[in-house]
Amino acid sequence: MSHELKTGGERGYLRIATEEAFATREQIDCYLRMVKDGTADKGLVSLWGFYARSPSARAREIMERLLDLGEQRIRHMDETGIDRAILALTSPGAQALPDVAEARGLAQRANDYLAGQVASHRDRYIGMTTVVPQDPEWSAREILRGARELGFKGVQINSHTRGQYLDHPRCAPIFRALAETGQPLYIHPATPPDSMIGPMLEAGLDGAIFGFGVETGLHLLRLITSGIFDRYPQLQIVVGHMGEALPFWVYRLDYMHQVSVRSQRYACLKPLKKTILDYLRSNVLITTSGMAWAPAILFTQQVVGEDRVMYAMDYPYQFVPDEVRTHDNLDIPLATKRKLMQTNAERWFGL
Ligand code: 1DF
Ligand code: MN
Repeated sequence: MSHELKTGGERGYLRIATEEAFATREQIDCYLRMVKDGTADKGLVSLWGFYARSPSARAREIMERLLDLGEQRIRHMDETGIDRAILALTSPGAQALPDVAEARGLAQRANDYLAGQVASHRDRYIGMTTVVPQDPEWSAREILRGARELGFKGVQINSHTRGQYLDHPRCAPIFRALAETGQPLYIHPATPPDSMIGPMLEAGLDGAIFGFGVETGLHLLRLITSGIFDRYPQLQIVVGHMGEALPFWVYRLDYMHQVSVRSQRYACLKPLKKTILDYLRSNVLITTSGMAWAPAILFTQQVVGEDRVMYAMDYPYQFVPDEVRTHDNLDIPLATKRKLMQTNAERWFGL
């Protein structure tokens, strides 16, 4: 694989990367302080204790790239043929912070900073709002500010918030704000909460290798089985990493969900209006972040439909030029490839 990677659509489509991360210095300093003073959960210690302190080449390179929304990032996009990047504050954003006032300040300043960078790179950057699910009312207002004043096109939440999931009734204001703005919610991975991470951490599998996907797949599944899409039928939830494995599981999920509901095994599992597969095909959008692998991409397009799968690079965590070529070289019609690389993102993020 060696074709040149250029921006500008010479292959018949632009490339829009949909899960691209940045950090603020304030965010990293806050994580370091929490790791030191013992207020960080185990996942934060594992993830940011590594990236923010390790002298390894990977950690240093990633820190430098996360903190840059200027020349280097644009150069890397140019070099790998990425026309536009949909940017979000890296995981876990402000969600790790026990001090809610501090979390609101960190999130608001990150949103303002991102808005400034998007304004100076209008043709290349698209922003997503970061929120503080610890404070759902404030988050709802920030979603409106992001959409109406800052020009952002979606909202990213980094899975659980100190062990709490978005199916909790207190999160309703967040979903009402999403409905009011018509924006998609990207549920991005985080390390699992302390109640889940133990055996993963013990084996070195708590991060992006496996723990992220288990945690985030669970989060989406909880939302589905709690009836979120019956309450908000227009809601679109985006997940990366080829749907965090739910497309592969879905036949079994539906079978076991139906027998559990019918036998009234759990009070919390209630009948839904549709099957889980139907929700994947009407309310879930999937990106290819970290999964530049033809069998998985083709399978997922077959399960959820080619209108619901979108390209993502996951810069800077997985900055591999050959993975762009893998997408370019997929054995699918050009019209389908245009959807994957460009027009699905334009449609669902309202670009
Ligand atoms: C990693 C991967 C870290 C992803 C991320 O955010 C992240 C990693 C802290 O490799 O440690 O977003 N990812 O989405 O695959
Ligand atoms: Mn990511």
